[in-house]
Amino acid sequence: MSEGSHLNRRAVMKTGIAGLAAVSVSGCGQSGARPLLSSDTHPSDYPTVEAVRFMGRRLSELTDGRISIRIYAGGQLGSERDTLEITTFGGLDLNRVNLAPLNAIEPMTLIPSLPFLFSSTEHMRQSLDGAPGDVILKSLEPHNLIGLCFYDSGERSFYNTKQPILTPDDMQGMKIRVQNSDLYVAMIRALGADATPMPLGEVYQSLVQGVIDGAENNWPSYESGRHFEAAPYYSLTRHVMAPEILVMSLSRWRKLSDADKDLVVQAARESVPVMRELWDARVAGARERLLEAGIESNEVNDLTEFQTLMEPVWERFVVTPDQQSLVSQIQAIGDELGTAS
Ligand code: GTR
Repeated sequence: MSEGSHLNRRAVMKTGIAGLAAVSVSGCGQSGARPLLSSDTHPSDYPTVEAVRFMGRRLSELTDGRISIRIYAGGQLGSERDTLEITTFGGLDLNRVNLAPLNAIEPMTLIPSLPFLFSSTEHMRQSLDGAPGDVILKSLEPHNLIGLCFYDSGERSFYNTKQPILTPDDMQGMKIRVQNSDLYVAMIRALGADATPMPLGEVYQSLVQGVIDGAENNWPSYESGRHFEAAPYYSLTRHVMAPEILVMSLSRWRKLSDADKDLVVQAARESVPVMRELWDARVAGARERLLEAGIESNEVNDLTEFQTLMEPVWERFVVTPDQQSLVSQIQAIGDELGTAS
């Protein structure tokens, strides 16, 4: 397995990265088949990239080198929305994205993105490891994607250039960057702020230039994008715990034998606990480094007002019986965990 070098983005949009790779890739697997090409918006040392790297190693082992993975990290192939589009038409084999850019493609992916749905990391993990997770992974096939596994993305909280946020009042009129998802736009508007959708790669510059006042993300992304340098107020609203997802293009999937499909799924599943361990360490490390660097983090002791304002957002986005059933299943898992503890 090898890392991808820099590629011309326009060329990628035109032919698909698989098309480019077919002519340019050297160092193929033993059989001469080209590696699976995978995209990630995060830098090479981020836990999502490390997890797919682990998966690639495992897959090579399991297939005696016939199938490997080549990763293009650091958003070099474009935004999550653009690379997802390329993946759906088969121009890219694998893509590790957040659920947000899938919200517009498949309504079931909205559910784990709902604000304040999960009450703990354990609740989120059990839901995604169980039946609700399977339903979401399977819901992608009609959109030419195979959902392979979920990775953790922790808790998203707000950060901004101006002041600590303790109540929604503190956010009135602030320009907050969101991912490309109507759910996130609605969430910000319901809180009284202004939503500005933009790709992750543009956030740092926009904060520095004052195009936006803030954004929302987990500790590791707040650190790795250097957003903290411009926006030092990190307020722990923990409003969303939407996971990351690894998807494969349906067209590439269909070219695999049944036995190889099983091995791809096996390697993906095996990468989940590896990712979780790396993730937990990364969250703790990022938090410590950021506090040392002098950012100002504050707890939000009373989230009731934030939660009340999210009720119409839930009503707007949870509409079909299938979505409602998924919400109930996830809530039941939370109730069970609550009674057990
Ligand atoms: C990160 C996530 C990325 C991307 C990013 C963003 O937490 O890992 O996939 O969704 O947030 O805000 O764009």
